Amino acid sequence: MVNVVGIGGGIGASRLWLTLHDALEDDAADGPSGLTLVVNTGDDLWAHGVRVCPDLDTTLYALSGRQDVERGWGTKGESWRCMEAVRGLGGEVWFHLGDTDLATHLLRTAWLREGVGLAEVTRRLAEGMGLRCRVLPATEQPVSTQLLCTDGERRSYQEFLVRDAAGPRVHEVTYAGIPAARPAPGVLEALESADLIVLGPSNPVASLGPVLAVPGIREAVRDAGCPVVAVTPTVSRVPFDDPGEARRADSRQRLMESRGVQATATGAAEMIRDLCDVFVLDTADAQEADAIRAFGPDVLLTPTLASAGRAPRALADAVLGAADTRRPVRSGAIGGVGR
Ligand code: FO1
Repeated sequence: MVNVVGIGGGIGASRLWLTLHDALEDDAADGPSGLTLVVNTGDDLWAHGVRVCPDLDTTLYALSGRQDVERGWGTKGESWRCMEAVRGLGGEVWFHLGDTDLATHLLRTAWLREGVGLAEVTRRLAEGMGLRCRVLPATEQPVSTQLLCTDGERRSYQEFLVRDAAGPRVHEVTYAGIPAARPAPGVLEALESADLIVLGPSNPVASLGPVLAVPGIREAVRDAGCPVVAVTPTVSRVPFDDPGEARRADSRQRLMESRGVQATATGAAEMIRDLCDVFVLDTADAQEADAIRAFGPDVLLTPTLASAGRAPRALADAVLGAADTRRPVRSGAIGGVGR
């Protein structure tokens, strides 16, 4: 069994995890797949009285076949009667919890209130959904991505992305709670015993950033004895006909620019230059390959765009093929993601 650890956020990463999971299952017969996912918690929030962990939810739903693949978040065939009722009672509804999705948040909230840690809560949810891989929160302590916008307002990530449609320009991004955060149980052990670490196609600031900022995680990835492969979070010149995708692209652009980095594959590679041995670049962005190689990693070119909620199989094969890359001694240089 090959131990693969994936690090990432929600929608974009989940599409790769699904295809990687299939590829690993093909080799794993009836046993566990060998895939462990370390998931961003910086987007987590209290909404309508319950604790919501959007990237954990998206990961669990994708890998259990429950995900609404068009929308990317929430469950398929969802109904919204509870939110309609909340609105009818005068409640403010800009963050929508579907009727089925609510079950996840109700259970999570109840277990957390009983004192169960988020890693165990997530394990129980994964077991209830029949998952055959491990899903770990990056940390059990609350971490919250906070944006100071150029209009002077502070916004949480969901307020920025969902309520304000990624419109405001962003001056600074911080991760509240990071000093007290510790890697969740199982995270460091998974990184230490990994044969391959994959940095998923996720927003480098909003999704990879809060994971790598948890004290000890960036160092564990940098010092891992196995190759680290990153998949580009962006493909240039893709027209977005889906408003959700367009909003996530706007968010990526605003957040990367707030770090003084271009919102391109090259910018994303720059932010993880201290970690990455192989960077998987979309064939449409081949002209960026030399600039990325200049940061140190080998560059692999392959189509990366998902369809019907799944990354192409050729991408999973390219990522798994990178397990054979020889890892150079790390320089210890600090990239921009973990600030
Ligand atoms: N995204 C939206 O655009 N609108 C919503 O109302 C919304 C609700 C929501 C509820 C649960 C959940 O797990 C995710 C939800 N998302 C919603 C998606 C979420 O904002 C993003 O997927 C991530 O936070 C970005 O990684």
